[in-house]
Amino acid sequence: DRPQEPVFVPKGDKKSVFKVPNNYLADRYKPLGVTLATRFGEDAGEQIDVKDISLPRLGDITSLGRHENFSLFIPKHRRLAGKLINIFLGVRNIDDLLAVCVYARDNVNPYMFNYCLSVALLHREDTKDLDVPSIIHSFPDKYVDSSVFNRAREEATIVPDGSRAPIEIPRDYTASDLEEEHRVAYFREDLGINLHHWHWHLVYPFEGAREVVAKNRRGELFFYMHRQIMARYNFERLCNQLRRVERLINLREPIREAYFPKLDSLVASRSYPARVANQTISNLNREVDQIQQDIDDMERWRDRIYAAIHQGFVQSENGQNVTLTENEGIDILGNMIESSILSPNRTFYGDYHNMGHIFLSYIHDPDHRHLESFGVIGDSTTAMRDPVFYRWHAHIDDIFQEFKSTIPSYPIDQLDYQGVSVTGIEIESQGNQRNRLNTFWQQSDVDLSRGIDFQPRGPVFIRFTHLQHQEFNYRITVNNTGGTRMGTCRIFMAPKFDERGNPWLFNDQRNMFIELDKFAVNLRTGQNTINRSSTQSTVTIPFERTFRDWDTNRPQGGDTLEQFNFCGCGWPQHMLIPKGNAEGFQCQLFVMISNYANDHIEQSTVGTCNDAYVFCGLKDRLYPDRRSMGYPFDRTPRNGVRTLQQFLTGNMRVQDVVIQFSNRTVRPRANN
Ligand code: CUO
Repeated sequence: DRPQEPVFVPKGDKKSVFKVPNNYLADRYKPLGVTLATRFGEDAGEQIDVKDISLPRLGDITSLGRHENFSLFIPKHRRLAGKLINIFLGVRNIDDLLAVCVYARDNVNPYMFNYCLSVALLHREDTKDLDVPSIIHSFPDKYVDSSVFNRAREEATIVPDGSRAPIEIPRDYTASDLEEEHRVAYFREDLGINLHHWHWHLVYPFEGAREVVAKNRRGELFFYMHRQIMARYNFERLCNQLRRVERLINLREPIREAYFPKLDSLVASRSYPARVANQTISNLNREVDQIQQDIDDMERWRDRIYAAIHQGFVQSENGQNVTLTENEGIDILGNMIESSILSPNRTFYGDYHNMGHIFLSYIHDPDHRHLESFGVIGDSTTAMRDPVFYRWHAHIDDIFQEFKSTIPSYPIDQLDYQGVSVTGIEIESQGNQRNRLNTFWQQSDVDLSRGIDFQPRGPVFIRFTHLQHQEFNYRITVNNTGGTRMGTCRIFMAPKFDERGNPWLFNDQRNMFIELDKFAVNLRTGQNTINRSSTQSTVTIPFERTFRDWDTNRPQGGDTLEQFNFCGCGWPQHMLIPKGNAEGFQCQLFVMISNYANDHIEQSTVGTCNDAYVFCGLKDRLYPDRRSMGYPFDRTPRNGVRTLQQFLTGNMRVQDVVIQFSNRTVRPRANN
């Protein structure tokens, strides 16, 4: 077993150890109790007594081995995780929780433990002051090239703390340029993007106690967050002269895209399986995971989902018809297609999206004859690395689009804000032409020492290279002929031309718009100027939050510990702007000021993490924008609208902008 750090580390330089009642130890450690305490306790600053409680029965939770991989998509794993979460949520107080955690940590699968504890800390009233390490620090093996770990150990063993050099991960390590799809690997394999996706699914689990799952508009947010991932990926593809992603609609067709992840699970001591080109999924029969599922089942679920969309209602478990209304229909469908326990009828509509992940992740070993585990797409921690993730989600998104095309278009009065007109938009950044965004490569360092075991301890950094853009400001001028009032400023951007260089039909372009920011504005009578920095975006979280080290870089200022997990959710700031290209990629920036009175939700947002609510919502609050997510681009346009220009009402405006990529690499910033 790799001895990890204790679960909670109090402030201060010195680490703490737990003094654990002997009966907590796994059988083979019991005779070693005292010795273990000395071994790990030598340089401890503090000993924490763990209360001797009557231990919960873990039952079949331990049937998932300590050295197996764990994925929420696998029904058996989520069932076990649900049980463990309930144990963590059910204990009466912090002391008991700590005791149960210490006991469970040594007995259950480490990935499952980390996940369940994170969910419990997020949802228990009395754990608001506790903090869990970001998953990149506990399980770096899920995020970085496996070859790093031996090099890190070597560095750590030979070089003393203080003079260790960061270990560089090359930008191109999973494939070469012979593989076209590799052009967008910088997006798929981005640490921040993958961490965001993991955090999102942590905050919005699809199974578990009802009070944990039933968050406001979670089904709709599942749709919208993934919809935006698709829009962003397609945007990057166009920047790199690739076509938009092709939907995976025929499940029986060979899958062209190959993927070799080059990740090793340190816990499972196994490499993540790869997929060669042109593999085809098969019926699944894996006793070990308690999965027996046919492609036929998937096809039946899919047909029933489409039928429900076209009928305009779904059939609930007790045989009632539930109408898919204009505004709430999408939320029901989100839960039904994903699916979550909020699905109106899991027996009939199945578990379509989740099961798709599973079929794809077992393409190499559908009946477990080779004793292989799932591929990267089988776990939300790693899924976004694989090109097939986007093919699957393009299909899932298309089902949602099918629904959106059945509901009425927005009439002009649901778009316009009488008397408010956007008169100008400008993008400004230091030393640059107006309306020009600059992108480049940036290197950053992350400490891995939490997640790997070596002596002597101390930080070991990896240095990775990611996309970055120069900070910029929006300067938006708005004319208001009415009295003082408020508006919601909505900023989106899309490529100006399609992959053949032709202007878009609006109905296609609207799906390419990526959301950049959304915020409330006060409007005086007459001319108003709105100045807004790119770093204020409510889509993103700052770099430091994405990669924050757990105890060397504790949250500061208004950012309290309780919000760590929730606040870890958010698109990474460094990926706000797509790469563009060296020639200058032409885009259209769209700004709309909608009527705040129709958008706004009356609620207090004090004390919540509200800087990335667009994809992640607000903790314990309603989603703060009353409009359908994706508004005003979520519905097909009204009759006669064929171009973006024709779609615009007075409160909207479009500005041409260019994204200029320069192929230079900026060294790590000082705070690392
Ligand atoms: Cu996020 Cu398919 O839902 O990965």
